Amino acid sequence: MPANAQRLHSPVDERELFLQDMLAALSQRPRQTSPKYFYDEAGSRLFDRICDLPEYYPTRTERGILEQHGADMARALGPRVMVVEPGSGSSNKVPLVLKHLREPAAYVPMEICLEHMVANLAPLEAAFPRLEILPVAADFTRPFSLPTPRLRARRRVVFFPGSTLGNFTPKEARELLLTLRRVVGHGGALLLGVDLQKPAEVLVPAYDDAQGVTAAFNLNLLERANRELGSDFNIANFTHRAVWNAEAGRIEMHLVSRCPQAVHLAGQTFHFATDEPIITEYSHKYTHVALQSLAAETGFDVHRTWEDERDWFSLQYWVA
Ligand code: AVI
Repeated sequence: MPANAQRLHSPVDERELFLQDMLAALSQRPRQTSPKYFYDEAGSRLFDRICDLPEYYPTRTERGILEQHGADMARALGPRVMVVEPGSGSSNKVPLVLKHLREPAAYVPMEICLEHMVANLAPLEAAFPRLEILPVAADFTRPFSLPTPRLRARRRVVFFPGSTLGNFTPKEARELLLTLRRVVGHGGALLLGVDLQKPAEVLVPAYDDAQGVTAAFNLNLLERANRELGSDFNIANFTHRAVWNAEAGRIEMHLVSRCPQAVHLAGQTFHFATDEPIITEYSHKYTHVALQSLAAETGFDVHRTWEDERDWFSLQYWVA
């Protein structure tokens, strides 16, 4: 672990939490797991492959907006900002803004998987040799504190691209935004990337691609549970499904039991009927109106937004 990296939660905690969350998830109806458990090393690699799939438009579309308007966004953020990126993954979007920022004070990537995060920081360090990078290994949905940069920051900015916000329930999204509002403080800001509503014919294939990468990503959750928790999910007995829930405005990913079966975890037995799902992810798609209200409810003002020409994805600049 690099000298300037901080690990806020110990790996032992993480395993215990995963176990407790899985037991709770399998005990409720409908069964529902948290999407944060997708991202072990194998899951993070599969997610990187999803981002390059022809059907998965969000990454490409957001990148296009950042490439086209990154300079404009950096002007809005101003000089000497400390940029915090929760769920930074491969940190491959932030350079599109960083390269236009005047004297950025520091970049703070945050990820649960320290190894994946640190392994991906080399290109950023090479591209921005004078930038202080302060990695934090933490689950940003739990309380966290930020490191102090060498340069005094004028303002804290949370960069939260990729429509990760969409993976939270509306209540969780509000709670997270309230936390981020506290983290940036008065006058701080949020640069948020969100996926917008569009026809189901575009949405469903984005979550059920022809090559089966998203299916592998979804099923990896069960493989991970077998590897780390000693459960005995028979992967071949579950199938990936993506559904558009129009009423709730979200894609749902499910793992559906192909047959009647029993699964064992930590001495407990869980019975599945044929077609019974485990809901593994929500991916909410927003409207401009819903985003305005969400900002107002969580203490932010929407100052600017940038979209692609199809209005499929939006970068939102919210000021606290
Ligand atoms: C990380 N998150 C925004 C992705 C999404 O689109 O909801 C996760 C994902 N799940 C399936 N494909 C991608």
